[in-house]
Amino acid sequence: MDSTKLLPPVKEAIEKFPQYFHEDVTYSNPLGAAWAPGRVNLIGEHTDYNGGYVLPLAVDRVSAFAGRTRNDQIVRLWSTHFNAYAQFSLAGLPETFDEQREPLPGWARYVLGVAAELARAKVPLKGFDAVVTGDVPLGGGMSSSAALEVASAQAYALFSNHAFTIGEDNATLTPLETAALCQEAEHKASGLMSGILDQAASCLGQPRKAILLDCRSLEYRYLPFEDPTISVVVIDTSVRRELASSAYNERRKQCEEATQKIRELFLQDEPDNSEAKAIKELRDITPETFERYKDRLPELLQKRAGYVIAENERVLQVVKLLEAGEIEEAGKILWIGHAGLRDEYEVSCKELDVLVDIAKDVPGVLGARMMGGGFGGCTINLVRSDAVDALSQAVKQYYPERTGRQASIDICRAAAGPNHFLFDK
Ligand code: GAF
Repeated sequence: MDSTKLLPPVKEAIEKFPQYFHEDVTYSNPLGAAWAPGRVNLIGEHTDYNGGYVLPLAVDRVSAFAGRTRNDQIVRLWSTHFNAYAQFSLAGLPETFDEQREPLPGWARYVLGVAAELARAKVPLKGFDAVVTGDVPLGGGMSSSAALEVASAQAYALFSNHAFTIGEDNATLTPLETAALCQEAEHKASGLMSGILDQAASCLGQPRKAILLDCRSLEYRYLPFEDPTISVVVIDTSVRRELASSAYNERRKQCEEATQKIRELFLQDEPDNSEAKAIKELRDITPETFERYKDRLPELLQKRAGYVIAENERVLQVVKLLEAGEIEEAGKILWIGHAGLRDEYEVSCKELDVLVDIAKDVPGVLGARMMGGGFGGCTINLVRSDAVDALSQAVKQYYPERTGRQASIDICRAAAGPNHFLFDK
């Protein structure tokens, strides 16, 4: 790879390294950089931890590290975003992970969490100094934490001088093993009991491709996503909610309760029914079975399960429509998905709803919905490329007057997964 073609956050990290790390350390390799992308999700929200389908694209926004390997077990990091140093030791991991996490800032806990999972997987780790940068909006629903985790895994591989590798062929860890390990790090470092959507999207990204992933079997296939007349527009509400992760974990529990309840009711009716016996997650409940039992569920569980079961079907519908070139019809399904997230799953917020409403009135917007965990963050909009300016104008005009906030608008392209670069000297 040619260093002039590196992405802006990677270049920034490389340029800043000598500024923040001086010659008080003996380094054992030349300067290197490692990075991983954030993602958007076309459809399939809150389906991943229910064993369902998702349809993300990795995007051209990354989390990046640039640094050098040390001769000891210390990791020192400088975050350009937080303007802060953090330091920890790799000695004794994974057992020491819990004790060590407390004094570290949140962003560094993800980096340590990934080291703990790599240590659990018995790969050799080395200390390093690095500058951490990125342009995935933090906490904005585009998986900034997964990008940081996957970039961390990539950085550990690079700074171990490739004592272990990540990749498809003969590598120590496959992309999906890496995703699973990063998901585990997310659970332990942040307490968010996320599914695998974000980490898998980051690990599997390819330019001009969407990824259809079955979150149970972890089988996936790529769909071409390269029509230049269609743009993926991400609009950030600027809302961030601290309590979003407890609400997320609560939704997850409600899904488990609904699954359990439907299974019980089904088995009471038909003790030998193999479909009933096989129910383990909401993914296993067909729309027909749900229709049959939904009225016997408490109202809250009925809404939660109803949303997930329908959303899973929506992913497959969107895939069919995209494959048939029917992008307008696919877009319509995004509006329906948003209504479900707002009214049944109840993870939207006023600002997300306002953005979706504004988009609805702009000709050329084919579909829009909130994206990610919810309670803030951003919307994803499928837009005819010649209508992007009109959408941007409408958001600038109406969003501040209806919410008292400013929104930022970005066009994203499907991009490659994690990668690294090593200077010759
Ligand atoms: C967050 C989680 F991290 C993902 O696993 C997924 O559940 C998503 O919310 C909702 O689809 O990004």
